[in-house]
Amino acid sequence: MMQKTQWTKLLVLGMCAAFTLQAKADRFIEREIPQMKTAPSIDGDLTEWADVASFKLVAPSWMHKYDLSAKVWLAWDADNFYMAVKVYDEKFVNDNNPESGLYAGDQVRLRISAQPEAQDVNFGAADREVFISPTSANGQPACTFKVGAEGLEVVAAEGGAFPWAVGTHDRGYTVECAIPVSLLGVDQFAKGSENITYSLAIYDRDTPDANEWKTTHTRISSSNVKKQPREWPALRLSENVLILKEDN
Ligand SMILES: [Ca+2]
Ligand SMILES: [Ca+2]
Repeated sequence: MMQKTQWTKLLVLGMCAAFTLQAKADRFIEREIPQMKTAPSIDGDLTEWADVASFKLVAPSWMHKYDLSAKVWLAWDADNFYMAVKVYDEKFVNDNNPESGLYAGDQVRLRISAQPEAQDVNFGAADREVFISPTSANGQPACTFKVGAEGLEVVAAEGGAFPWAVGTHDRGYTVECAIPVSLLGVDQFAKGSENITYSLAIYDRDTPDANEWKTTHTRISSSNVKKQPREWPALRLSENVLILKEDN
């Protein structure tokens, strides 16, 4: 007859298995993103995104439509994950030297994983982080990239680890980037509905006062930025190829 401790062990194992299944099943699939037939030009001009599905990010109390809000496009193909963002921000402030990180200033921050099953409580080897800011210490746009717990890498505007660009429009700036599959740590995007998880946040500050950040900065995000990597929402990669209409 099985001893009581063995039954307890079995019960605990069973509960762990159930919890694992539960955790996997609970991954929220936030949206489906299109597969691009033609790769976008990474130049900060978002014209080619006009017919692609987008979504908006706004502050919980939308008192400042033009300071801060954003329109976002996400897409993929066999080679890259693509992101384009039109940010409404009245004043660009980010005095950071990119080598020290672009934190606490105007920025678009994308956290992404192509290895959801390996994600953990803390940001780790399965996760990537991209910061793109419209300005930095030398007045130029800047981009940094982080792989898991490794150090920050400054991505050069031309010839860097991946292409990125910042442009401007009447009421703010644009961001465009293409992140190669290989930089996400996989050979190819896995099929299925939970192959990419992400968290996108856009931060706004409008004065360079060092004491201003904590009390007055504004943030908009695709999901709760405090969620653990293993809780980030998933993107379903549509297998349909998006063919945009030719201009007549
Ligand atoms: Ca473009
Ligand atoms: Ca700003």
